[in-house]
Amino acid sequence: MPLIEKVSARKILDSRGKYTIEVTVHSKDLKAIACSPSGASVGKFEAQAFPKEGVERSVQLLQNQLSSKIKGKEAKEQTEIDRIIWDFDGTKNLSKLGGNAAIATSIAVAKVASKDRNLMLCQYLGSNLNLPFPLSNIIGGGVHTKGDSIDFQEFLALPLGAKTFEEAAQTNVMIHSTVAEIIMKKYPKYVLGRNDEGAWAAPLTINETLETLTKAIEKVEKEIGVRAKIGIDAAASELWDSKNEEYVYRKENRRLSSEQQLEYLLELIEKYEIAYFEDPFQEEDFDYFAKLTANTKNRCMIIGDDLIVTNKNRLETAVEKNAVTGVIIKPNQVGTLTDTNSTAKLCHESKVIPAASHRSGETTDPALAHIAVGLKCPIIKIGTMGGERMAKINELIRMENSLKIKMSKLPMKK
Ligand code: 2PG
Ligand code: MG
Repeated sequence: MPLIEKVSARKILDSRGKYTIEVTVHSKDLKAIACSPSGASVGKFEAQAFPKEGVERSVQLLQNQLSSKIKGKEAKEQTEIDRIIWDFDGTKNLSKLGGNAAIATSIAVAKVASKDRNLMLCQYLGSNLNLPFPLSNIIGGGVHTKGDSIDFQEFLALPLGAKTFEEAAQTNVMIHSTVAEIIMKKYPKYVLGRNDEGAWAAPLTINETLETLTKAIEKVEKEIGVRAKIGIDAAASELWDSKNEEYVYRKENRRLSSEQQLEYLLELIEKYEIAYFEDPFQEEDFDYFAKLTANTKNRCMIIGDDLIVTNKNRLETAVEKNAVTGVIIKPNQVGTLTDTNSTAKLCHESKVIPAASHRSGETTDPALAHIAVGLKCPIIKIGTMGGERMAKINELIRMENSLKIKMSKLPMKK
């Protein structure tokens, strides 16, 4: 196994045009690069993406200080290297080094180790592999969309009837383009735009959005015979007014108490047969998550993103309280591959669904596709449009072709 000789880094641009970090881990004969994405709706309990001085500080710390501590380690010593990263940082949320620098280093180390063994990263990370279902953002609002955007952040499609990954990806692309046709037919004067994740940005209400998506899903099912269901990411922490303890629907001019929010979401889930609901309540409200989970058993997955932030301790609390049926796995929320892995492991032990996820500001690094497969996530949340999203989708198509692996099983009715 190769010994690491140095770690270098530079600042690069993400898909939103914001600076992020690219890290290269060098051994004698090999090197590997990893890049970190960045979020816009960032959870309060996530690792801090960059030190307060900015991305340049991460680059300096990595090259001038952390590199020499990792030098001489074998690339397969992932747990030890990740421990060194945490010890070097010394804070609880990686605010000294920056969570983005930490995760990019951690992933680049794993890439070197997998290259040395001539394995794809997914094969290095796990065995008995399956492919995840792509859950794709079709119509978007919230902080990912400029202007008078829809109050919920994401309206997604989950093609759970697809037999192959390629068919699933094709279904999502068709739903995306069918949505545009439906909107343009109904409102010929609109100019449609795409938001940070390539989802359509349109001046619709929540109900209009859900009607449009339902129609598109039905039309595509008629055309190619693949069943898809609707998912929503409310990103409810962005709606939460903590002073008045209400969810504020700015566009729709409504304010809901937590109890009213629960009733409203149950109505939506029923009416539109929603199969996946992420962050329905604000990031500290395990109890209301649990109420929704208890009321939607087997009908709709209730998923924690900002609630859990890929953090094992927060997942333990969620499991104790039966707060969720699934959890978002975003490696840069938690800072290292070892941490990401142990959260995914706890998901499997607790029968909680791990859903690997992109960030709204992405790079063309395909590593997330490998992490989703290697860590056995039956879902990958990834947009349908834009090179930074296609980098992951096409990598999964390559894995399907070259490794001849099958789709995961989803614990849901089709
Ligand atoms: C989310 C993500 C990705 P962001 O809330 O799930 O869609 O958004 O990366 O902005 O946190
Ligand atoms: Mg989310």
